[in-house]
Amino acid sequence: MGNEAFLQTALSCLPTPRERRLPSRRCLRLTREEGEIRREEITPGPLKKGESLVFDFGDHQVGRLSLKLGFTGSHPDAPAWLRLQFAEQPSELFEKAEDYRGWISTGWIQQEQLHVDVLPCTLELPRRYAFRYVKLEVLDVSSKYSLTVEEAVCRALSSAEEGSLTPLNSGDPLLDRMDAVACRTLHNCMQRVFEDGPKRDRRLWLGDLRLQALASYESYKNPEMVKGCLYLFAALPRKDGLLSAAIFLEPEPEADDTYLPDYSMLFVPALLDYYRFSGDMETLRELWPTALRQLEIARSRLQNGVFPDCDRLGWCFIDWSLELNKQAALMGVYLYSLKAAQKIAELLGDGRLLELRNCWSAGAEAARTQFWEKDRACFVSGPERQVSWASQIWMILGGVLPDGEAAALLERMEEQQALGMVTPYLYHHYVQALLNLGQREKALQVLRSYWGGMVEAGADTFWELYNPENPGESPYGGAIVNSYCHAWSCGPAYFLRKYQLRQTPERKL
Ligand code: RAM
Repeated sequence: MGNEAFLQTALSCLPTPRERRLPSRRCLRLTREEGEIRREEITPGPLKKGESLVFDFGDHQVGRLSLKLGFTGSHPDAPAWLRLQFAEQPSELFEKAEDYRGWISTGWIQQEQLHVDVLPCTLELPRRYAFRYVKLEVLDVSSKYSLTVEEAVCRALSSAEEGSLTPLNSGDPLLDRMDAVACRTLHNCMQRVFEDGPKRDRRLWLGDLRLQALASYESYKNPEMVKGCLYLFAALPRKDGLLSAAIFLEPEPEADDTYLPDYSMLFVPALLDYYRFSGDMETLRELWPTALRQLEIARSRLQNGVFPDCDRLGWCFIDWSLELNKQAALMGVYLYSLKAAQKIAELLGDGRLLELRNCWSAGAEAARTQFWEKDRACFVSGPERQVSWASQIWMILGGVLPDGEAAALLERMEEQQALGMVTPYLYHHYVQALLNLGQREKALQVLRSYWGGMVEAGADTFWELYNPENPGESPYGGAIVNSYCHAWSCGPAYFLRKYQLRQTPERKL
């Protein structure tokens, strides 16, 4: 049951990515010794069987590859058999697809094997890839000729308006670099919709969209594209009005049959943020029933005032930690979304404002009674009474504690044995909680150490997952399918610009 008018509005707002032609900057030989990857610049020569080279496009790109191929020696008397590997990070070139034993499709691994029958030629690869490096390996030619590569070109795609971006110029090289990497991440995820990651899953996810939209308001400023994405979700609800967690665009727009209770509720703050940036009252009014419906459905699932333990609710996201109990955090998302709903009701003069206030008060009270543990002085979640950062962060964002207590709780957490955060998605909410509490210096410190850690590790774009304690971590059973340009990590562009976070000269953070 789709809403055709909403779908038409959505499609009319979505951009067509523009193409830019970028030749490879240089050729490299990459080697790995004791885990360290070494790069050596080389001048490409004719390639024989078993030889390879790596094209470096200088920065992370999303686009199609063309190779101008030729030969030396006799007329080719056998096809050139090639393997191409596309990598966002050099480490991907040292992993073998055959070794991946995880639970998501190996179809995401960006590699091809192909035969070229006629040389010279221009080889145009039909698929769009996300990469900075491309390794070309000659699996075979013949003893009578060698392969030459005269040109490697990326036809790069993005719908981000380059000219609309002003540099941060904070005066601090690390902050400037973090902002530039964050903007590049967003830039390359801005295709027809805000994709989660151009390598994987290449699709619009609701939770990711909200954070991308925030960063885009401060950087590329394209509210029309956000509007299109919000309408896409609203156009394709489940029968009962619940929004899907993700939307496929092709061959026809269709909702994914994955439903994440936290994501569907976050449609409400996403709509409010959009209104705040654009002032578009018509969209606010038109999408408000969809937003409100997410909270009605959530409310109907409450038992004893709170959500049952998440297993009974189906998958709920919050973070990519496989050990995380999400019951308390989900309650925080509900309360946070209820607060946004109250703001919208105020703006629209909706008579249900009082009811929304009452729902929030009852929910906050139930959360305090059922999740606050006096002895440990923090929130716990699930039957195992798990202590995690996720629970504290979302309870604070939900407004369950007065500011002073919330700030003290976050400080105490640093001393506690608590389940940590693994994605920039949850870290984003941590930084937001700190900023809501006026903890600007601490927020900057977290940005520096977490996102700065990725910069130090050589990130051109920010990653889907980064656990400083376990750099090779993957929720998918193998880092080869991890995405290294993941838009939910573009938070620094939002925080540094919106809150004007800068180093205070007298204090090194
Ligand atoms: C991952 C996606 C996306 C996220 C979902 C829940 O598979 O890459 O970023 O929103 O999980």
